[in-house]
Amino acid sequence: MKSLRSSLLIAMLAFAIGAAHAQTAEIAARVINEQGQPVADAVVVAVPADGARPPARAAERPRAGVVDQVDKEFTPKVTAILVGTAVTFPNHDNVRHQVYSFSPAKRFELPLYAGVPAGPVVFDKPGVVVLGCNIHDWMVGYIYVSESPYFAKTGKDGKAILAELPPRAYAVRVWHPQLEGAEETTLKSVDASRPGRVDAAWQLKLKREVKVRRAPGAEGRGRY
Ligand SMILES: [Cu+2]
Repeated sequence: MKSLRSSLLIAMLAFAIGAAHAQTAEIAARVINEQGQPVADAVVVAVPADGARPPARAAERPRAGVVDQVDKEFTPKVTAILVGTAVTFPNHDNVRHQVYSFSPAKRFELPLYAGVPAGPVVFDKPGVVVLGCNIHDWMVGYIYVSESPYFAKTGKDGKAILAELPPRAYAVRVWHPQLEGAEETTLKSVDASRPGRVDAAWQLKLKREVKVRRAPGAEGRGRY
């Protein structure tokens, strides 16, 4: 009797989970450049068009992020987080780094450190935060701080999935470090008001990436 009850409970639970899943929408975003090649590291952000606040569950995205320093580069180069997220900057190199940002969304400077710095940095304002290192001029990284919990970053295939969206219409925009022009110019309304997947595509005009040359000897294990 007990096993019957528990299997009934499991069946009901499975149905409830299935129903909840079926009620969500998904935006499958694809980003290409002017040459039609996939664009990696683009951040796709969806904001409910009616201004509805996301349900509490969506706002429960992990509030911890990590930007590593490996071989004197920020890894990943682009990190997308929800506003309010605390980010740590572990250093995996055998040299010290001094991470800073002058961006209005978050000005900070970590002391010169090796390993993991004392405290994480909380990104409390939406916007783009450009990271630099005082020791290594070529090190550049980006933290995109999203005001909406619905965001994703494109992979090498230029694709990103914004999953488990409450079905509704969204204003969707795309940001990329080399984006030519303002982020707002990429704005698109995407009707995801019915459960299931909706495709959306962007063709971005990108600026050429300006790279600071690595210091001589920096490719090896020089003590810079
Ligand atoms: Cu450095």
